[in-house]
Amino acid sequence: MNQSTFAFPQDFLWGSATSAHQVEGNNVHSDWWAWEQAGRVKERSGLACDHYRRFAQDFDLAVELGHSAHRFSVEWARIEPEEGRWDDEALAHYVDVVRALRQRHLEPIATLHHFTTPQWLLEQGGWVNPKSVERFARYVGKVAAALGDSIRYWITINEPMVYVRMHYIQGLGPPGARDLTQSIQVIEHLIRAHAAAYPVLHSAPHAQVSIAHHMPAFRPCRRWWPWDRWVTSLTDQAFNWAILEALLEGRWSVPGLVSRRLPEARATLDFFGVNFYGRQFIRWVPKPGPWPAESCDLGHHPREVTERTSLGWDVHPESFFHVLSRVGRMGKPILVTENGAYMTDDARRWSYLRRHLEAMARATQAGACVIGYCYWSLLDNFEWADGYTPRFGLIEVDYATQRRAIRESARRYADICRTNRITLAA
Ligand code: IFM
Repeated sequence: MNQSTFAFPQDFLWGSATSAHQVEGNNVHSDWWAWEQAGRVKERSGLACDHYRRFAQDFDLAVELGHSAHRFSVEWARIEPEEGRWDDEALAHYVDVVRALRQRHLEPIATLHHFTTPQWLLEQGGWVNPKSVERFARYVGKVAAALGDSIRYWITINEPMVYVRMHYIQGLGPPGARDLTQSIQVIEHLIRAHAAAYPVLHSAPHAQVSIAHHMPAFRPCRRWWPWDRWVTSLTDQAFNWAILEALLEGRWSVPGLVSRRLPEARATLDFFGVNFYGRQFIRWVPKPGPWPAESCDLGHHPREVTERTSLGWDVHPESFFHVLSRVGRMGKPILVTENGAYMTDDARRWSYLRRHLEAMARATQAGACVIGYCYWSLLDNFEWADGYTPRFGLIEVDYATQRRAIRESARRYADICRTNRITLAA
């Protein structure tokens, strides 16, 4: 087979991602903690990976693996455990985290909201409450004052559309709602919160700001069924594109559902943070519910799904190429803020990772300006409603002893990080 070597651009950022609640442990003032204590999930996060205390050793491992960047999240519920009470020690902790990254030449990529919200805000209605916008901006101001000089890449909100789907449509996270009206309010407030944070973060001249946008390739379960095709294109617009249009053009629109001018959100993306996992197959459901579509369950996966992760998710690197190419045509740099898989067999994890890196290389060859890649995740971690069963980590964590073990896939990924090159089949 003919092969060629593709060299990624100089200064390409290679690394991995984590989020506070999933790795730090004891995030006691967050809504997710309260949700877990109330028995709403099968497993509680507890000490997680104890990363709050072990971050320096974990960053040493990232260096050993050839990384040059690390995406992490700052936990709002730690910084502001009660409304208006700011915890200086928690802020100082994140100053230490960023210093530890810089000392190791790991470019910090900081996320400000990754699925968890302070419990006090949830008690005030959470993101349904319009005051959430100003509360978020105030928190961002505190973080920017402490960290702004040392952070270039900011992610305001992680996966806003997944957040809304999981917490306000499917009821799988706090507040456990299943309500389309609330979902629309929450999306608007997340857009406004991002817009309010944008100038605050830009008080540091070098700041580059985005969201981490989960962009599945949506496909109809039954291609021959017009209602499935219709609901797929509606979901694609609502989930993937409407929010990007709002943050680029200041107009948020989903046909038949919402059309709103949000001028303050115009031109508030400096780059695109893209999270990609695979295709999602959906079908129209006639029963009343918050959204007229649902995922096909495993029994209904169409024939074109030939490969799945150990969570049953579709594996389709070609769709990663298409998503990157399409976003690339929108004219801004792309930072891949997440991509990864839970595979019980680590060789399959490496196969997934290698083929997605190849797809990214091809998208770059075809003109997309991709500036970095963060594998999800550095460590095995707490996977929300799925608890500790799924293991996405480059590094295996023994939760009983907190022992870390580097997986073979991580070593292979390290070769690509170090050489900045990948071999492509012609
Ligand atoms: O673990 C999550 C993360 O919190 C957000 N993006 C997807 C990951 C895997 O499900």
